[in-house]
Amino acid sequence: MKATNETEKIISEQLSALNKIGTAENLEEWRVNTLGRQGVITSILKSISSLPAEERKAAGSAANQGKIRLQDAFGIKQKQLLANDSSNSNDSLDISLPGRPTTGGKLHIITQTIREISSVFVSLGFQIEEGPEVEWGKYNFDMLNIPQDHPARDMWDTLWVEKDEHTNSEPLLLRTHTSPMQARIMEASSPPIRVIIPGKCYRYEATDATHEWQLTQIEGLAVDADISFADLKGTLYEFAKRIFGRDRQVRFRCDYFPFVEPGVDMSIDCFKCSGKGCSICSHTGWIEILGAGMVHPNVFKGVNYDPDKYKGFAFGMGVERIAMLKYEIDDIRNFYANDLRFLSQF
Ligand code: FA5
Repeated sequence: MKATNETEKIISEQLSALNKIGTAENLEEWRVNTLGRQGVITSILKSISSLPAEERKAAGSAANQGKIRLQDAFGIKQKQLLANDSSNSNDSLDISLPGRPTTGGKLHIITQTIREISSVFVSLGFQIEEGPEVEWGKYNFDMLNIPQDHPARDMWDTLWVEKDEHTNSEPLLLRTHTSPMQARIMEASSPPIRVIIPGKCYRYEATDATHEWQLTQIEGLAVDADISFADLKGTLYEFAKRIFGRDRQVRFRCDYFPFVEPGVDMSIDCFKCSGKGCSICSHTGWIEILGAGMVHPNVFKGVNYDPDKYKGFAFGMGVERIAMLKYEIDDIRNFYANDLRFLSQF
């Protein structure tokens, strides 16, 4: 019993010494002397083996419980000292120090380009509309003069949405271009129409430097009583000159799209080789940015417009291709690789 009383006396002496401590250095010194490997608790535990057998159990239990009380008290004291320390450091806050710089977010380069192109068309009198990315085959193909089993469907490799067996609905797909919005807009309104439709499109296509499976297009549609091919060319020339500058070369060529007649594509001279031919422009010197043409009479008939009364032009441009040409980016895959070293440049 003598040893147990002695242990309790030592524990309460250590506790009262701990209570008086006011600095982190003194606390560490106390910890080493009390709980450390050479400390008082260790020597009490070591001395138990030399006690008479009948005293050992009680002495061991008193030493272990005392150790736990000292460890708990040490933890509380440590927290108190830390709290005092941080409230003191607030007093010494130096408000004249320069702030830490924060990195602001910014719009993705493709969003910036959509806005830039849109503002050109808005200034030419066009309105902006949006449409669904998951589309019915009816709008993506049929209403655009591309009936079932028409070979022109192969022009756009399509990603189909899995059919819901319960609803037995028409097949859905991820729109391959923004052109379905031509039919949707004409169905819902009457001429005059001047509208652009920016949005994402999807194609089941292998990627390379100028092709992505997810791309952004801006569709354009103008319908009125007296619209001609000259209006189409004038509008697209003006767009190209304002986006790329007056010195860039623009080329129109005949092209086939089932929903326009005649159809054209428009290209800009390659930024990399200035038209001489390189791997980016497939050695042609030109990079195609859009397809366009005069709205086909069959498309007008599908939306109950009289093709003898109304004429119209339409175009669909690739926004990534335009950003590539404008900012001299040599691989389209950079846009969606989420590499901040690339994205933060714009
Ligand atoms: C079309 O998508 C037509 N809907 C365009 C159109 C609209 C023609 C209205 C006539 C009237 P095309 O598949 O050629 O056409 O694509 C149009 C533009 O989208 C291309 O000129 C190109 O700039 C861009 N584009 C096409 N495929 C890709 C792709 N895989 N990756 C990136 N851009 C693409």
